[in-house]
Amino acid sequence: MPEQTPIGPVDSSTVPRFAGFATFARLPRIDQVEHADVAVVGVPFDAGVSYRPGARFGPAALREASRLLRPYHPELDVSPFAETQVVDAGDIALNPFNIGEAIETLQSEAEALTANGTRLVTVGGDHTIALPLLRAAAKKHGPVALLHFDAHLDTWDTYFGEPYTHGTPFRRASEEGLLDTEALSHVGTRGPLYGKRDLEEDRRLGFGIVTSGDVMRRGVAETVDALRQRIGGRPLYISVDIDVLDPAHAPGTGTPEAGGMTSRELLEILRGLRDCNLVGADVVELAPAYDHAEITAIAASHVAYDLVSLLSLGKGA
Ligand SMILES: [Mn+2]
Repeated sequence: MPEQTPIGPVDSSTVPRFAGFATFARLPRIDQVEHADVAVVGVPFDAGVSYRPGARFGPAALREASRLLRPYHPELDVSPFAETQVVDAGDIALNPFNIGEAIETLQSEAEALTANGTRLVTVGGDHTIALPLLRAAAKKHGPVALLHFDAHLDTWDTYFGEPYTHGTPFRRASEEGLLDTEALSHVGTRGPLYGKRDLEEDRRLGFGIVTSGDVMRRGVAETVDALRQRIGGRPLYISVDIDVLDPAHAPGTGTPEAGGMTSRELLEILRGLRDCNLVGADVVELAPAYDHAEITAIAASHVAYDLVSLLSLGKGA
């Protein structure tokens, strides 16, 4: 790939942050560069939700909140937009009335976007979209390690008899052989389940669970150590359902559960994964109609920034 100086965000000393085009972090669009190392892409799709709809407006809300992101990440000591070419790839248009077709379209669009080595941070959209994104990742890298931040397991079998929903993507991914069953973790899980069998079936798929309470009791450092041991050098996909955060930190989401992680805990855990071989990531379930003062959108934009930064650090890995 050609070595060029990356085109960075719009200079906020000449164009104020609240002006100009609302690309992620005010970065260039994908059609303005020759090659992108990392692309942030929106998937405004929420036909797979089981409770509150509205995550189709997540990408626009996250972009709006991302205007305030600055180019240097002090905790990771990286300037992601200077060291790698990061772009906004816009939104992928999916059929809102046909989940099967939407999944097929997203898989082929993700494969096209990543064909030349570009790695994606995908902004949802509901959690249904993780399945086609994992299909695209596994096609490229083989079965991937998965770190799944979520209040919920999302390994249920069906809803109303339907196999493709926002509560089932990781069951399907497991059945399809997209996941490295030695390295699957849910983090931040909590709240009532349908029954004990949910946990037994989840364990049978190979998942380990670090509950929201575990993170609180063990602390970030011990949590990170355990996760890193499980992941090792495997290609890693990180899927962040913003409902992993407590409703105090993320009210703007479709299926909120009390007792969640803080945004500080989530960001600190992500930063602890700096040496991992991250190949792709998503942030899903931001539903801005239930948000207040952009609390959730700001948290989600920072999560996306940290994921972009991790990918930037892993350039050439
Ligand atoms: Mn989820």
